[in-house]
Amino acid sequence: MIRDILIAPNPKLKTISQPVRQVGARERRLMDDMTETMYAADGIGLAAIQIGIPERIIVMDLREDEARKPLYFVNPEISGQSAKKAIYREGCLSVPDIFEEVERPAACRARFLDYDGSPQEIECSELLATCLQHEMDHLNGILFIDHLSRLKRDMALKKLRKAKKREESAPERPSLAL
Ligand code: GNR
Ligand code: NI
Repeated sequence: MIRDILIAPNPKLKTISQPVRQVGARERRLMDDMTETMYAADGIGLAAIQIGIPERIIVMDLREDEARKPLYFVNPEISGQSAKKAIYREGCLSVPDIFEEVERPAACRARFLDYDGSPQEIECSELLATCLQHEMDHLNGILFIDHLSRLKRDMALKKLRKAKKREESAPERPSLAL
């Protein structure tokens, strides 16, 4: 099921998500909804809090080819980060139409549980490292705009509030198919 994605400055996005106690049928259903929502929104990653569920679950698919290869991360923990940094122009499904450069460790290692609840470890670099760190920030209530200078963040928030106002005064209505 495709779920609605929360848009900043929705205060729920600041929630610190809770660890998952066990990976069962309910959690797998949630992960399925998350991948469906991510693909429908054309994103490369999604954290559960972005659909309003404060649990430490992430799905990702960098979409390097046609075939869908979703990655699932439950209770991820960073177990190592490179001193070397990398800069990527980031976007976020919860921060629509805003793209800014963010500096993060260029590579990282993480431990997590997979779709079956089995413990795994992954070493990431490049876009995978950036995306995983962006998603793990969501689990701690942090958005990529929180990494920007105060000026750039305020400009982004102003743009978001403006877009919300525009939406409220002229809401999109489903057109009648006659
Ligand atoms: O779809 C997404 N693209 C993206 C591009 C650069 C850095 C991070 C991302 S993640 C984002 C999807 C999203 O908002 N995940 O939380
Ligand atoms: Ni995001």
